[in-house]
Amino acid sequence: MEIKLKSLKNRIIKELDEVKDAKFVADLKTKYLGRKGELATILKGLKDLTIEEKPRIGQLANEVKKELVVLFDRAEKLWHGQADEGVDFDPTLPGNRKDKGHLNPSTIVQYEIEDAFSKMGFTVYDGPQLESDYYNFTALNIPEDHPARDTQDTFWVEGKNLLRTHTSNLQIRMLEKHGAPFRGIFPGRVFRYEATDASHDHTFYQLEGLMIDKDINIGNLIATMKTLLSSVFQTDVDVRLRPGFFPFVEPGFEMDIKCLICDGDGCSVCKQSGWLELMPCGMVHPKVLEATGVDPKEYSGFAFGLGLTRMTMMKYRIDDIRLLQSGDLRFLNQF
Ligand code: FA5
Repeated sequence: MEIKLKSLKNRIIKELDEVKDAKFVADLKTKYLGRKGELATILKGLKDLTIEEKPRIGQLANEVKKELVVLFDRAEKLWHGQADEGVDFDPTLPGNRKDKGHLNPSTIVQYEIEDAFSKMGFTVYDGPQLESDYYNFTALNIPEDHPARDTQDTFWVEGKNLLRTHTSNLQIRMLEKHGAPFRGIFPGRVFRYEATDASHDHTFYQLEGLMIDKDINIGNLIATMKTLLSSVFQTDVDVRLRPGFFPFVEPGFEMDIKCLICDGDGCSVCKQSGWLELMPCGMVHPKVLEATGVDPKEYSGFAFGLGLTRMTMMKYRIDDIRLLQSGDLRFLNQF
């Protein structure tokens, strides 16, 4: 009897392993644990045991029964949900997309720009947001104590590291890694330790562009920026180019966009000026090329640092930058 009980248990374990649906489990349960099942038949033999055997085999029979009940419970739970799904799921019903969410408007604009630049042979790269002083400043021709550091209020962390203040850190990393010629864009999150207002956030997105090759000039830079603007706005927008200072470009420019929130009349976003700083740019400084091992006599190139979050504000006429990262569904569901 002892052998019969143990072999029954092993057989059931093996068969439960091969189960494919809830019905299979139910059939097995009836076959083995049912009133007229195999276990009941074996247990009927208890009465024929000797007085000495009865307590030991009786205890074993109880234990085996308990174990089998647990095994079947587990199998029933496992297969129950799947059987239900099979019954409830109707593949002919239309999908319910309501709760699936969607891209943040900044991401939509980012993807549009990525598409436009991919067509021009640019590759999209990502890079670290926790950065060293070297890549964020020093290699970009902004040594320690240079006043240009003060224009980018910085979140410092331990060991001369920082949360990158701009995506220009990747100019250095990419040229170090890939050398020249090079065409790439680097969208990503950047951080500034500054008070927020309608057009400034402490955490926002930039999209950097870098092109290095032989005989690249300002004409190439302007043509590329025009492509960028038309890919996002699909229509003419007023921009102005003026001199701008960034130690890692020479000459450097500021590209401003006429504020689309107030149509240039003046509002809190453009600080009543009618214009918004959008996309600084310039020809890459020879010192940056040298720092990355690229020969400035052979190669030249341009770089730009688009304020991606501000571009998104302009495209969708959003009058407060802080809404974009607020997580407020009343705002986000409009896109
Ligand atoms: C830079 O960050 C330079 N790295 C850009 C650059 C790249 C220049 C390559 C030359 C060549 P700036 O600090 O101005 O520059 O920031 C670039 C853009 O980011 C601004 O024009 C603006 O559109 C956006 N920006 C800057 N600060 C904020 C902020 N606090 N919140 C939202 N957008 C901001």
